[in-house]
Amino acid sequence: MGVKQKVRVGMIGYQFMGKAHSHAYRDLNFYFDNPLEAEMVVISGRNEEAVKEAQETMGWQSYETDWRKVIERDDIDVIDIVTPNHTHAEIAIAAAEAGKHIITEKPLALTVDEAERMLAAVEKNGVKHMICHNYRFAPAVQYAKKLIEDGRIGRIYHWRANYLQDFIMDPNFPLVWRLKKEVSGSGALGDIGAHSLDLARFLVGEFSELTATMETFIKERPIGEMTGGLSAKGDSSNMGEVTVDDAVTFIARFKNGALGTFEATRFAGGNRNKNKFEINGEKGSIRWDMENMNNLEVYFSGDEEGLQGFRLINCTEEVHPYAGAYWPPGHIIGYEHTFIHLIDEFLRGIHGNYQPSPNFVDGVRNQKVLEAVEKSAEEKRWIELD
Ligand code: SOE
Repeated sequence: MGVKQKVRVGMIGYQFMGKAHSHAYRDLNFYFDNPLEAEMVVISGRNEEAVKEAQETMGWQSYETDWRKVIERDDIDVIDIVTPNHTHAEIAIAAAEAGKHIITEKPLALTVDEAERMLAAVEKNGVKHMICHNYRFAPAVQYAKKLIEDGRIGRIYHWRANYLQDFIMDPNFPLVWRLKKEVSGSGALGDIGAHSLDLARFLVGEFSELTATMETFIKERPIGEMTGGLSAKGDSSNMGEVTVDDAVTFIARFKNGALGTFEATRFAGGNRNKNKFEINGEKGSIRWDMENMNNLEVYFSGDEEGLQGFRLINCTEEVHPYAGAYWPPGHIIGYEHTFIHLIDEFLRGIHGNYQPSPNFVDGVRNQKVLEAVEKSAEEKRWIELD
């Protein structure tokens, strides 16, 4: 592999997604022959004790407590944004103006207006940009894309997605940033529904119109904060109002004539991270479920009579995107690897001077769908997408 050219990364934020991205930078060149190697130069967070601990455990060279200082540094090429959603726009626009390439967590922003300003900033400054819809990068999802592009499923009739979680079902789960509209933009919709609609755009195509309904089952919770992963602590003597949705369902039409149904909820008891979809086309069907992420279920209507049915493909072979870089067939990979694949694509884009995807263009389109869902639920009517 030889000595690689370095790309110097500054990460803003350090919690759950900070860990996922840090791991990806560390492991990328162990598995993939990417022309670039990430140098983990600086990580930033406001809580000095916590960011120092993150710096040491995740392997960053230094830390800062003010993100602006990271952006001002000349020895940084990439800004990686893993902070709560309300900060994405300000950080990304400042980073673009400083000429840094940018990778940011989803959803891109709080509003379409913010998202469009972010896109304008990266385009004006000619930097590469990416949004972390990591599920696109599961080998089975990439293989589903290939089957669709090869025409194996034919015309798509149906997209059916559920993204089900249950981590906030306890009414005493605290009122953390993920449950405050001014910080997160929306609840289950933007946090997990955003992944489903991004997968739908990736695999089926663009939306044409939709109609939605949303609900907040628990309206007040103890004020609190995240403590890492999806854990939190709160103060039950101090209650505050939940200002985002706990659950959303919507139906949609795509521009190519397919119909879509979507459900995103954090109140589906027993479902920890069940991100799944099914596609039905004229020649076959495809099913995927993140909790068994290496598997793809595929049905071809052209199969011999008597042998028809869903076949279970373990997407761990050389022919399956990304899988060949790891282990022999059947030796599975996990959630963290989807981030490695995404970062692999990001660094290849920087090195090869092409725009990787999904990027801020996808971020803006996704944001328009998120906004349309909220508008439809509020106004109780169908909303057209441009
Ligand atoms: C919490 O719902 C969460 O961590 C999301 O924020 C991620 O985007 C999703 O991939 C897993 O669940």
